[in-house]
Amino acid sequence: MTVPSIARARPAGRGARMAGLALAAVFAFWAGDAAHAADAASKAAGSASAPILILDPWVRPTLGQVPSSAAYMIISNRGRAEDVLVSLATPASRKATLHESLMQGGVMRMRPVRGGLRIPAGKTVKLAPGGLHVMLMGLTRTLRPGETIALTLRFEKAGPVTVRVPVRKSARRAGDHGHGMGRDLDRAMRGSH
Ligand SMILES: [Cu+2]
Repeated sequence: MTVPSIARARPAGRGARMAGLALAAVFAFWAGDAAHAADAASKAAGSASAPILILDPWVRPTLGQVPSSAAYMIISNRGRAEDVLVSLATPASRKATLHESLMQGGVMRMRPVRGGLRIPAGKTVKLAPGGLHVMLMGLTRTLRPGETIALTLRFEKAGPVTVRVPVRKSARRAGDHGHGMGRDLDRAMRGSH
């Protein structure tokens, strides 16, 4: 009577371990510091067949008690059709929205971009300080230089694209900028195979 129950217990135990591993992977991914999960996702996102490519992403470190931050990047559409960035999400903040900064009466203000951000076919759109940026509101953790967060950009056609975004105080200097971009492009062109 006990033998069959032990026999049955084995696969169940294995199944439970597998479920545990799967759960851990999901949790690690949403926790945002799982370099592998985000890395795997960004590799898939940057594969040779993917029309949307995210280059040089970075996010500002938390400033004192300020509960918000901004992220920047270059979005490249190598496809033959226009795509639209419709929404953003990150485990690092409760809200992630697209903003644009503009001068109004000599004062720098920012406002949400409505209706999504169009990325025309074959074009590149730059999110940079003083212009378009991803506004992270309600930070769920402190962002320290050297860390990374996962950011998911959802496109109308390409769907969700998840990238690993390093926390840094400023963009790469113009000198290494082209360099880094070339390296990223190289990697993307080589694809995952
Ligand atoms: Cu903003």
